[in-house]
Amino acid sequence: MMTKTRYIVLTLAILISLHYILSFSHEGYGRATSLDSLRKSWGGFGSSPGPDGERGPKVYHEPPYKTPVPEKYYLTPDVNGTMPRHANATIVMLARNGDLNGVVRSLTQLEAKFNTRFGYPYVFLNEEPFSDDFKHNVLALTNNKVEFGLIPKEHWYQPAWIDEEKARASRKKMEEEHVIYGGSVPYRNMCRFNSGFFFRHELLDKYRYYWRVEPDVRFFCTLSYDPFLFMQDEGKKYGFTISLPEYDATIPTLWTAVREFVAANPQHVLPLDEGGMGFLSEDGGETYNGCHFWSNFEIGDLDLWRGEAYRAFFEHLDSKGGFYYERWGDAPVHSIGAALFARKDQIHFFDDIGYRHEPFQHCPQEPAHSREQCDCKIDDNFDREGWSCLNRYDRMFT
Ligand SMILES: Nc1nc2c(ncn2[C@@H]2O[C@H](COP(=O)(O)OP(=O)(O)O)[C@@H](O)[C@H]2O)c(=O)[nH]1
Ligand SMILES: [Mg+2]
Repeated sequence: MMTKTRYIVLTLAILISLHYILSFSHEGYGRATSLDSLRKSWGGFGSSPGPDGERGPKVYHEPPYKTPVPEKYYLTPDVNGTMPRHANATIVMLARNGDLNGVVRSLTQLEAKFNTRFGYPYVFLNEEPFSDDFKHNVLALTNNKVEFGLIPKEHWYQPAWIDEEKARASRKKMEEEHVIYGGSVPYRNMCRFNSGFFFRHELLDKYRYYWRVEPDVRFFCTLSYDPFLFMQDEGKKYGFTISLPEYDATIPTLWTAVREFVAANPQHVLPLDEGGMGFLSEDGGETYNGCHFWSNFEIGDLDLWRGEAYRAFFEHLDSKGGFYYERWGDAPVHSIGAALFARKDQIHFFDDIGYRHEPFQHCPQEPAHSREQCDCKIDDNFDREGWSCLNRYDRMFT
């Protein structure tokens, strides 16, 4: 008993010394972990339990994705082609009837590289009914279950309480300034839907995990392990492949709204160094660096979005009207949500999934490149470019 206590005291002493040495020798570390700076900027929270009731900081030596995915997730089907186990998961695609060609391209690859073997069901969503032609062409590509869903009007269209005059003026200004999709209302509907509503669609009610796929994306590599089982068994909540900064012009007041929410709802938010604030901010939450996970690819836990914390967060953001008065994207909104409500080690970088959505791609490096037979040029990889935010993710674990 005595020896055990002595070990604990010794370990604590070493950790505390290490913290102080790092605080003095690494300016960034000191700034990021200074309780004063965290409390000052975020209004006094910092020790509340996380959404899943866990408490206390973990110690990291390297980003979690540096540890290879355990062999137990590399599954082989039995003689009937059935996998020994599945997660409760679905592949989700939001699309218009006119997106059919791109849908076919994405789906053909996903089936060939992953889902013919793994057999996960699909859910397609649209604010208009899918045409027979769309359904026919999709069903021809897979033997897996496919469901086509209609999005309720109140989940999609610009709400009546939005001041249309103000919204129109903002669209005009953004269009003149050549902000991408700056003049588009449908794009704004889409961003708001993905931010706050897709996970409420009745076709998703029965599922826990989802993989978001878009038309016209590419998958370069075989995926021979089950990413859903990995998420489930390893307790991950959000997975990404590419991370980059958002255009400032689309989110002028987003961070102010986020800070308001945090100040008013400290009970919902993880302590900053347990969550992903190190990814989002250079100054302990004072300002937003624009970094976000590129949400055209997501593998996530629907319960992260369904939970009280994220719902309250979305309601707060929505009430500001920024989806229409500005052009808030679902990528920064999801990323900030994940960083506030999931522990940083529950946010996973799928380093071994080769993926392209124009104009960027993630090409896995060795040993994954050979093992998963990736057909991308190994040095054509977004993380080698200055724009990648992966270094902001990595630094949270070192
Ligand atoms: N049903 C529907 N889907 C849309 C609409 N606008 C965009 N999407 C889908 O939303 C996702 C993102 O749209 P996309 O045009 O790819 O935007 P980008 O990736 O930001 O350039 C894709 O899955 C699109 O198919 C729309 O008006 N209706
Ligand atoms: Mg797209």
